[in-house]
Amino acid sequence: AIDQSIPIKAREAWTKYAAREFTSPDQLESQIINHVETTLARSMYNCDSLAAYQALSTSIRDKLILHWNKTQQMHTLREVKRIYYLSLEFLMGRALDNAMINLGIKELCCKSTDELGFNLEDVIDVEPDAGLGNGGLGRLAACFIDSMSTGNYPGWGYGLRYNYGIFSQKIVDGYQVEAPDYWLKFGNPWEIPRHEIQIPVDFYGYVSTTTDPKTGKSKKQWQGGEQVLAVAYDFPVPGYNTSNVNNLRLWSSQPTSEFDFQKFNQGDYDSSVAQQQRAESITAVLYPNDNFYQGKELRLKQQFFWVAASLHDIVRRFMKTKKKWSEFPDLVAIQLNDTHPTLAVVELQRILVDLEGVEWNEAWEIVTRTFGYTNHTVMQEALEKWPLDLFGNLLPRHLEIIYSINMQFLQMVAKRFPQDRELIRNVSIVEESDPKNIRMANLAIIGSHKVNGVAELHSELIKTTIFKDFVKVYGAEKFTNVTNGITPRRWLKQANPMLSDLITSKLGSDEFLTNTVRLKQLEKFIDDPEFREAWIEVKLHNKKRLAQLIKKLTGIEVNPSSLFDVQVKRIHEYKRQQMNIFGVIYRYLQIKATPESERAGKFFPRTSIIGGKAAPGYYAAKKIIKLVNSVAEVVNNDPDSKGFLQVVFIPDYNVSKAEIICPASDISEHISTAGTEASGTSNMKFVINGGLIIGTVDGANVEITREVGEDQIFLFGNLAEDVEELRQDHQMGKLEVPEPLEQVFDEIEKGTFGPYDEYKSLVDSVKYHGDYYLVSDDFESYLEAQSTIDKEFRDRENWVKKSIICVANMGFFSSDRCIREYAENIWNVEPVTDQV
Ligand code: IMP
Ligand code: B1N
Repeated sequence: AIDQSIPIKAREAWTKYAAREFTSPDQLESQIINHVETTLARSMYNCDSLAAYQALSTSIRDKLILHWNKTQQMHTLREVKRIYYLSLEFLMGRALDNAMINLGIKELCCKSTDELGFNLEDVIDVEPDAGLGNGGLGRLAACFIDSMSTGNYPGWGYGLRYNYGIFSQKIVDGYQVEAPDYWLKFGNPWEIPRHEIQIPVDFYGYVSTTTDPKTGKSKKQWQGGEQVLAVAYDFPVPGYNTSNVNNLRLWSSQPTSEFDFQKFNQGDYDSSVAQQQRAESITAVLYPNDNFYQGKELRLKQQFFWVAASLHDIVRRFMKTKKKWSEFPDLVAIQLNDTHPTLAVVELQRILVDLEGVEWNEAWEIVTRTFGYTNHTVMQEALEKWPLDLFGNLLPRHLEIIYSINMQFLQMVAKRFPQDRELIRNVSIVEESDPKNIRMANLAIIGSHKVNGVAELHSELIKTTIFKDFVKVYGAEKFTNVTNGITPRRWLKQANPMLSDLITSKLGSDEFLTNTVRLKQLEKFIDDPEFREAWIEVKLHNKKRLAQLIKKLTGIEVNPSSLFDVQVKRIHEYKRQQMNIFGVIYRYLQIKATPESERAGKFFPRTSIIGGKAAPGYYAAKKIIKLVNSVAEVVNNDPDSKGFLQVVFIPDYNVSKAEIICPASDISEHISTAGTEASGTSNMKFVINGGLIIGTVDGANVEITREVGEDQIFLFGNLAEDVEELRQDHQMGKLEVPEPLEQVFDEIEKGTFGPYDEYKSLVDSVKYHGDYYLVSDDFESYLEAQSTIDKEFRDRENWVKKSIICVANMGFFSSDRCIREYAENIWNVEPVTDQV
C-alpha cells in the first residue's frame, strides 16, 4: 500500500503552520466571520440566525476536529483496544449546546455571539434535532457515546445516516398526521463527509465452490448480484471536561455507477436511473417502529449494508496493525445494540473463513470473543425473525454460514442433552415453522460471549422466560445485567441549568456532573429553608418555561402552579397511555359530580400532559392519541372543571422538547404492565430533575425505588410474577371491569368525547378481548396512587424534601456507570488518556 504520510522534510512546515483552535472570544468571532464570508458566502448584510448557527457550529466543529485527530492518532499509535457500538439508531437531538457544554466554552460563545449581534439561545433554537432513532433504544446509544468520550474510552459508534429521521408529528382534528423529517435541509455543520471512504457492499447473487489445486480443499465464494457503495460521514463526539473526542461513523448509500449508460443511450431513461434510486433508498428513511418488528426486505438490506460497511472498516483498521487474527479480540470489542446488527456475527465469520482463509473453528473462536449482545425487550412482537427465503435470496452465503453455525451448535447441545428434543427445537437458529424463520436473537446469543439485559428485573426475566433454554445450555454466567443510565451533562446541566447551578453552589463544585454519586451530599441541606425555597423556585421557573412551550405549540394556557402530571414516551398499549387518559376522564367526572363549593377542598389543580408518537401503522396507538385530544377539547372547555383540570397533548415529542419537559414535572408516569418495559430511561431523566414518579413495579422503576427510598415513589399495580395468571384468567372469561372504569367507559360510550365508534376498539380491548395489558386489574390501585399524590402535593415542604432526596440518590443512573460496567465485565477495555 502507498504510505499516505507526508515526507519527513516537509513536516516542518506542517508543524509550523498546524491549524490552531480558538481559545478566546476574539478568535472565535474572527472564525465565525470567516465562515460566514467564505464557507457560507454571505456577509454581515445577510446574516440571519440560521447563518449564525451554521458559522458558530462550523467553528466549533473545527475545534472538535483538531481534538478528534489527536485522539485518533493517539489511539492508533498506542494500538489500544477499541469498542465499536453498533446501533441502527442514534437519537442525538441537537449538537450545538451539548458541544459548548462539553468543551467548557459556553460562556465564551455567548460573549462572541452577543458581540456579533446574536442571542445565543435563539441560535441554539435554530438547529433541527438529529432524530435518527425511535425512542429509548436510540437515545441510550446517544448517552453511551457521550459517556464513552467523557470516560476516555476509545469507542466508536457505527450507524446509518438516514436522510429522513423519525417523522414529525402534526395533530390535525385530534389525529396524528405524519410529515417527513428532512433534517438535512440546510446541510449539517456537524458532519464530516468522507467521500473518499467508499465501501462496496454486495447483495443477492450466488455462491460458487472452487477447489484449491494445491490442498484439494473446496472453498466457498459469494458472487454478489447487486452492488452499492457505503460512504462514511463522521460526527465528532466530544467528552465533558476532556480533550478526548470519539467518532460516530454513519453510512450513506450511493450507487456504484451513476446509471446504466447503455440503457440511457437507447433512450430508456426510466430504467437507467432505477438502479441508482434502489441504491439510494437503502439509507433514505428510518423505520418508525418502536418495540415492533416488521419483516421488510428493505430493512434487512439496511441491516446488512450497515453491518458490512462497519465490519469492513473495523477489519481494515485492525489489519493496519499487522497483528495475527487470533489477536483480533484483544483489539476489538463489538457490542450489538439489540439484534438489529446480528448479521455482523455472520459477516465476520465470512470475512475470516472465505476471504482471509482462517480455519472455521479458529474463526468462530475469534467471533464469539469479539461480540457482546444487549437485549432490550421481551415483547414477542419485537423479536426479529427473518423468513428464510427472503434471507437466502438476499444473502445466500450468509444463510449457508448460519446453517453451519447452527449445525455445530446443535450437535454440541444434542451431545450434552441427548433426550431433549424440545430444548434443541427451542435453541435452534432456524424456527421450523411454515414458512421457516431465522431467529436473530438465538444467533446473537450463540455468536456472543456475553448477553445482557438493561435493568435487573428485565435481566432476570430474560433468563427465566425468552432465553431460559440458553441458560440450560450455557449456564447462567453468560447472562448478565447492566442497568441503563443517562448522561447528566445533557439531562441535568443542559436541560436544567438552574438546578445544575444551584447544586454546584451548594456542593462547591460541578464534580457531580462526572461523578454523580456526589449528589448524595445534597441531603445535608435538606433542612435549610433557604435552599428549599431556591429548589421550589427552580421548579417553578422550569414549569413556566414548559407552559410557554405549550402555549406556542397548542395555544393552551396552563397554570404553572398546578400539579404538572406528565407522560411523554412512544405511544404503546404496553406503556398504557390509555390507562392514564381513563384516569383523567375519571377525575373529570369526579370534579363534575362535586358541588362547586366543595371542589377546591377536594381537588388540587392539575395539568395532565401527554405526548408521544404512534408508529404510523399502529391502529390502537393512534386511537389513544385521538382520545387524549378529544378529552382535552372537552375538559379544557368545560366551566365545571376550569381551574381544577387541564389536559394537553404535546405534538411532535422529541429530544429537544424532552429537555424542556423533563425538568418541569411534579409527577411523571411510568405505568407499563409489569414485566413489559425492559428498563425505561425517561423515568431517570425526570427524577434526576427533581420530579417524583408514579409507576408500576417494572423495569428500572424497581432500582429507582431502591435508590431513592419507597417514600419517594408512588408505586401501584400487579407484579410481573402475577401477570401470566391474570392473563389466563381473562382468557377464561374471568375479568371484572371495576366500577370507576365502568363509569369511564359509560361516559365514552355516551359520546361525551365524540362518536363512540372512534373509541370502541379501546374499550373493547379491555372488556371483550382479554385485556392483555391488565388495565382492569390495575385501574383502582392506579387511582389510589393518584389520590395519594393529590394529598401529598398539598404539603409543599414535605414534597420538596422528597424531591431533594430523589435527586441526591440518583447517582447510580449515570450512563458513565453503565459504560464502566460494560468496559469491565463485557469489553475488557480501559480508559486511555494522554499521559502514558
Ligand atoms: P483509521 O483508523 O484508519 O480510520 O484512521 C482514523 C484516524 O486515526 C485517522 O484520521 C488519523 O487521525 C489516525 N491515524 C490513522 N493511521 C495513523 C497512523 O499511522 N499514525 C497516526 N495516526 C493515524
Ligand atoms: O430500549 C430502551 C429501554 O429503556 C426500553 O424499556 C425498551 O422498550 C427500549 C425494535 C426497539 N426495546 N426494544 C426497542 C426499538 C426499535 C425497534 O425497531 C425494538 N426499544 C426498546 C433502552 O434499553
